[in-house]
Amino acid sequence: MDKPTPPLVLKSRHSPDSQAARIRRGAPVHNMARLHVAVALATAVFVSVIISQLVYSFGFPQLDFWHWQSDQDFHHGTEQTHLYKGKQSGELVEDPSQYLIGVGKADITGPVVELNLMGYANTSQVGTGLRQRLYSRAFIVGSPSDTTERFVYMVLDTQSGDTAIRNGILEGLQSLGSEYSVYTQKNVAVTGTHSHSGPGAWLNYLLPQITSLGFDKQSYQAIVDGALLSIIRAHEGLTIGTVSSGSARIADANINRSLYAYLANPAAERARYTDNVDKTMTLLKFTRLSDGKDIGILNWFAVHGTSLLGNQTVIAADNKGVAAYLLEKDVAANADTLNAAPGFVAGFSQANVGDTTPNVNGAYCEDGSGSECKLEDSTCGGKSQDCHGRGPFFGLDDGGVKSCYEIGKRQYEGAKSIYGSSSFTEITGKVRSLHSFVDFSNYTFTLTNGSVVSTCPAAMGNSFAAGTSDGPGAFDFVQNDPGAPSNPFWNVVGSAISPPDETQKKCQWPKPILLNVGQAKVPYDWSPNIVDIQVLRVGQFIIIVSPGEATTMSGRRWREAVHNAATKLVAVETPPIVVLGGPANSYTHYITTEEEYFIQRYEGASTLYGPHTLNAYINATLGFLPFLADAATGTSPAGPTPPDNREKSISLINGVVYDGPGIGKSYGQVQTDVKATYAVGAIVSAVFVGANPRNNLHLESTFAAVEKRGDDATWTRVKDDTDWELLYEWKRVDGLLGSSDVTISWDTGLGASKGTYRIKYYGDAKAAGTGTITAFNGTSGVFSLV
Ligand SMILES: *[C@@H]1O[C@H](CO)[C@@H](O)[C@H](O)[C@H]1NC(C)=O
Ligand SMILES: *[C@@H]1O[C@H](CO)[C@@H](O)[C@H](O)[C@H]1NC(C)=O
Ligand SMILES: *[C@@H]1O[C@H](CO)[C@@H](O)[C@H](O)[C@H]1NC(C)=O
Ligand SMILES: *[C@@H]1O[C@H](CO)[C@@H](O)[C@H](O)[C@H]1NC(C)=O
Ligand SMILES: *[C@@H]1O[C@H](CO)[C@@H](O)[C@H](O)[C@H]1NC(C)=O
Ligand SMILES: *[C@@H]1O[C@H](CO)[C@@H](O)[C@H](O)[C@H]1NC(C)=O
Ligand SMILES: CC(=O)N[C@H]1CO[C@H](CO)[C@@H](O)[C@@H]1O
Repeated sequence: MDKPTPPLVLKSRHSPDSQAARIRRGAPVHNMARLHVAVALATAVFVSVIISQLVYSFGFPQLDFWHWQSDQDFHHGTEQTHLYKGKQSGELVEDPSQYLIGVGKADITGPVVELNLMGYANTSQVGTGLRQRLYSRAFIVGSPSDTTERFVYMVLDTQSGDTAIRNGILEGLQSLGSEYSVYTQKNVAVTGTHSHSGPGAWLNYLLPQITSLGFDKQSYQAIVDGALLSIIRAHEGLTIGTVSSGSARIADANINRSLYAYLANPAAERARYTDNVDKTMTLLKFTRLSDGKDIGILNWFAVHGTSLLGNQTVIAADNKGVAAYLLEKDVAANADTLNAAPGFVAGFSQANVGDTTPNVNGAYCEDGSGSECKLEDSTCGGKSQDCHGRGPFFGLDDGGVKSCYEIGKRQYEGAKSIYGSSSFTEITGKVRSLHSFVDFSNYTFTLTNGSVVSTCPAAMGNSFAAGTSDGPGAFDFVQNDPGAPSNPFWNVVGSAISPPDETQKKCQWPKPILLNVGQAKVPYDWSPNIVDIQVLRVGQFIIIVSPGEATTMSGRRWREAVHNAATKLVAVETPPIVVLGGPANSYTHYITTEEEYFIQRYEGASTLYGPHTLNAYINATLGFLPFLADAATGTSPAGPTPPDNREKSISLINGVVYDGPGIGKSYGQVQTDVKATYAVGAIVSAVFVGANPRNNLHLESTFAAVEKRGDDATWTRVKDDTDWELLYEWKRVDGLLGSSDVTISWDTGLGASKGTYRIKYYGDAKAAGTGTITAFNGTSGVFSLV
């Protein structure tokens, strides 16, 4: 078996000396001499910027920030201009509403073919192409005067954060030298958007590796390198600015997919909320002081990344990827009117996603009956396989593509409405962060009613195998199954790994244990027992960084508990604003309330540490929260170190053996050309002689492009891999010859303008024998869009 091909990232389009190229070469610490000079210069510039800003801010006019939250109608948009027009007089105090802010974005698109997609746990769902590149977006917030008080919140277009990925990022930061030593375990939050359509095989623990056939270094490295590059870009752009918060209701982008479990929560508690999922998007806006322009936004909204269905195989970042793409594109095109800086970054972070779905038209039986799935267990005729959630454009049989774009668009419109509004709350106060590892295999603590309870080693219940209406399990299981599994495959796997003893069964009760993953250590840990507890604070804005997918009500309880405790941390004039972001840092599956746990649907069955899982997270969080106080000294305890399985992990994933163009053909040659003319709205496509895209991931670059002819007959690129409407598909034609076809299709129905165009394909072929990889490109015929 071939070893997986190492990431071929040398062909970066960046100049050899750029930071990007250095990271891409995996050699961040080399080339140090030049780097040192650059760092020294950057530091000097940086210090002078801070000093000049401090000087500039003396005698800052006293704005009444304190009432901005309670008075949402206060139009401070115009007031805000005073921030940098202020008269210079007064005493020398650091303004508590000024921060060091920076945003950065980089490509993390791993292997787009011949690798399992991460999310639906379907071994047959293997990548066949790329619809939209995946990104890491990094947001740094820090104290202008105290470099140790800073955090970086990252939003990755991945299914979750993960211990392997986070370790890779932390090691990368360390290797960048002292300037980056401020970014540590404590203040780096790695969250995933929970897309189910990215490449897999990058996770630390065995369970999620099973369907992807193990761990793939190329897939892992693409994410780590891009994540690191996004932090570098955010760090290099650090500037003084303000942070403000707004929110809006987005009515039509999510519904509850586990209503029966939700209804188990006390009626009085449910009555406090208008909806059975959170419909509020909370947003932070980052505005630089130098010219008053916004450098980015970061928001939280709960909706699963399952708009793209489990039976489609093209890589994309699901609905949050679309939302970020649409907002960044809109802002770039209208930067002046929107008062945005070049390089504006829009982060759409996941929230208490557990029981939400983007399939807002409800879940129906596809067994010919057309009826709604059974409320209690989401089955149709006793089976979960036929129950499918429906997105707004269900029925097109397009793998959910159009629905995905629509749910992305609704989040984009929500974020845009907040961004364009004038009711923002100014964020003011200290920057703080905490991170601790806590062993949840037996975390013993006191509930608020005085009972002492414990968590248990991780375990999956039977309903885990049933999946959800977003992606039904391929096996004979149903949700809300109190009995024994009837599928022999799962019986075998379940007992082979380490049968639960009576203590574990009792601890996890009433969960019927299917996979006793927390006690499975062979050949290495199957699931995490050690969880990440992390909380970040900028002024009165507090971010709970959750390693699991908290359900709607779990998120509400956790946020409320933190909110109540945080009133002691922040100034009374600025009530805390609390959000929950995740799944982050590790992947600990689901977090349900105790009442929902007793229902044992998919989310309850996937709540790893028993009925008290949520309360344990809350207890641990509250225990460490005082470390976020203004006057806090010291840091929360590091806790036990989770196992690092990166070097131990099994990989059954083959690398690229070789490519061949096929007899009598050459790479990039057009096999099926475009037509001469298309009407706007048509899908234009061309087929090329291709090669395996795993030979070169084209990070920060593209596989596909559309070029437009100008009046002077020169060609300008107008679409590339970042664009939703441009689709790259790869297909192996002959395994022995190594030949493959690449089809590039452009959906001109999404805002294309008339003109003369051509399609470009950029590929790289691996020679048989030598293994040498050579770049090539192909060009379609010219066509007119009329
Ligand atoms: C698993 O993936 C395959 C290949 O894409 C698809 O045909 C099948 O329908 C998927 N199964 C489920 C349960 O979604
Ligand atoms: C993909 O899954 C959806 C949802 O179950 C289904 O309606 C559609 O027919 C499937 N498409 C294919 C090609 O199997
Ligand atoms: C869990 O910890 C508690 C308190 O430390 C202890 O009493 C109990 O025996 C432990 N349980 C197990 C299963 O180890
Ligand atoms: C968490 O549990 C500990 C240990 O039992 C207890 O002392 C503490 O009061 C609990 N914290 C909260 C906020 O309930
Ligand atoms: C406290 O709450 C737990 C969980 O809901 C329950 O099992 C226990 O009986 C309660 N204890 C008391 C003393 O009410
Ligand atoms: C495309 O291929 C042609 C012919 O091999 C080569 O001259 C050209 O430099 C290539 N263009 C790019 C952008 O790689
Ligand atoms: C899957 C499911 O039952 N979803 C429900 C969630 O809540 C909405 C609104 O109450 C219902 O319409 C859905 O049917």
